Amino acid sequence: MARDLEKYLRPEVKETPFCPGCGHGILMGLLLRAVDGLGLDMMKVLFVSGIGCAAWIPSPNFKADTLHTLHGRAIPFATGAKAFNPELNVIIVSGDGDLVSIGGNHLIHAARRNTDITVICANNMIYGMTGGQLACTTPIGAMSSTYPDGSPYQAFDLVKLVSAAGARYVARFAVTQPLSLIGALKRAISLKGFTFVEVLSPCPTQFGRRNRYGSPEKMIEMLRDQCVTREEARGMKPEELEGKMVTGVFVDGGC
Ligand SMILES: Cc1ncc(C[n+]2csc(CCOP(=O)(O)OP(=O)(O)O)c2C)c(N)n1
Ligand code: SF4
Repeated sequence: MARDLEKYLRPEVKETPFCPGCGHGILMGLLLRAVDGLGLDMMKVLFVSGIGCAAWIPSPNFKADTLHTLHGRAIPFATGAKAFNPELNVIIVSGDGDLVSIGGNHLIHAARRNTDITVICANNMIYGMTGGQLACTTPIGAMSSTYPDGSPYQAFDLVKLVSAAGARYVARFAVTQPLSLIGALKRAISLKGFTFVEVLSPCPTQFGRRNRYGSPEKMIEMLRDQCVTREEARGMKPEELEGKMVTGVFVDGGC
């Protein structure tokens, strides 16, 4: 972690909980960079997470109030905290398995109600913490411990799901797009209403190894090649877009 961001970390935290090459550690640094850029008063910020590797991003690392809640239930806890103290800036950081597989119902209803919270979903397309089981975000054909021959199911497109549910702000960037990602995080945190940022975050241990991505570095390179911006995607044919991840800001309702 960059020295100037250390002030946002609890002093008792000495080491990263993440495997080498995990995107969650990169996201952790970029989120703090966004917090720093906004000049947020950490005494007025509450970070909420569920269960999973991604849930360790804010807790116990961040020197702010952090709520580490039940699996899939970060959004209801956050909603309750915001209702109790509307002055709080409530930011949820958790995994795709946590927020969308088990907690998907809360996600769509919070977006529908325009609850004034920011949800940051670290999407590594697998259940990392528990051994690489299939998630609702695992791409068709990708291998997991529960579907070793490849997923037969269509994956959720999170930005479409949350946009359709009525979110005020929706963006998707990869950890390989640090400047755009920091910009999206800053915008999402500063807007009122339900804001959502999907972050493509590689899991070399459970997804990468199983799907023969080679080294963590190779996985980062592949992620970089896979991402195309919305502007680039507009000029591409459907067959050229196959296997690509379209990134950008999808909804910006302003306010
Ligand atoms: C009610 C309940 N069901 C299942 C689990 C086991 N469990 C813990 S973390 C996890 C998956 C987390 O995946 P994700 O949110 O994608 O985070 P990642 O570890 O990939 O970052 C599961 C199934 C649990 N803790 N509680
Ligand atoms: S298992 Fe995957 S998601 Fe969890 S820390 Fe390791 S690389 Fe990251």
